Amino acid sequence: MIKAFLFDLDGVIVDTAIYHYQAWKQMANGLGFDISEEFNEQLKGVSRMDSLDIILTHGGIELSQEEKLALATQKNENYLNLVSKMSPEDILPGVTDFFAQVKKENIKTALGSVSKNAKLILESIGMSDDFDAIIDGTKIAKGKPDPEVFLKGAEELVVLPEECLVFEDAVAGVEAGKNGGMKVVGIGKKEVLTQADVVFENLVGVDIHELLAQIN
Ligand code: B16
Ligand code: MG
Repeated sequence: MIKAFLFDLDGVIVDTAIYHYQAWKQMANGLGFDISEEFNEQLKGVSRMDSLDIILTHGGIELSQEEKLALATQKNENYLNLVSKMSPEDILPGVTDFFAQVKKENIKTALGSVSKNAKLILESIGMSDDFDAIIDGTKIAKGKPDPEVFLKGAEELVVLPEECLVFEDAVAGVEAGKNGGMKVVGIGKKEVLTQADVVFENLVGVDIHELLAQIN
């Protein structure tokens, strides 16, 4: 029986993926190459330093650890500048209604994001109090598709992995849920999130009772 919902942040609750993309693109352009939106798909749910490695490999650039840290810091500053203007208006469609249902049904909730900026973003959109547990990039050693972020969420909520339903928009994130032995709701395109148990374009009109009947 499903007792808890574990939510990814970027792409499920709020659309910060576009800002990550813009900040990485700016960095790549500064190094003399470009990254496409299609290329950006593989960075979703992947940690900051792992994303940087993927981008540098794509650009055929080798750098020292020190240079990489400087680039990652600069990218994060640009990213924070872009997200600093976020407000509750940036919450993705359907999320607020869905959380009202979650509360009514007494389902436990955790955030499972590899972002080190997750708490700051939750504060900006006024959703810090909507989660019983918050697992973010400061609490984990391995990024998605490793299941660590979701397993820690289950642990903090004192539920078993098989009692959790993960909500994810990234290929790596869907894999992370599956690797943790959990059922996964994909948010996005069916053709992309092929491993998810069920896929919705977004949370608009998603009914918890119907969803749970579909999952079980
Ligand atoms: P930061 P999620 C992930 O968040 C993003 O999808 C990914 O693009 C980003 O690189 C990663 O967080 C790290 O973020 O640089 O803010 O620590 O999808 O797991 O909520
Ligand atoms: Mg995401």
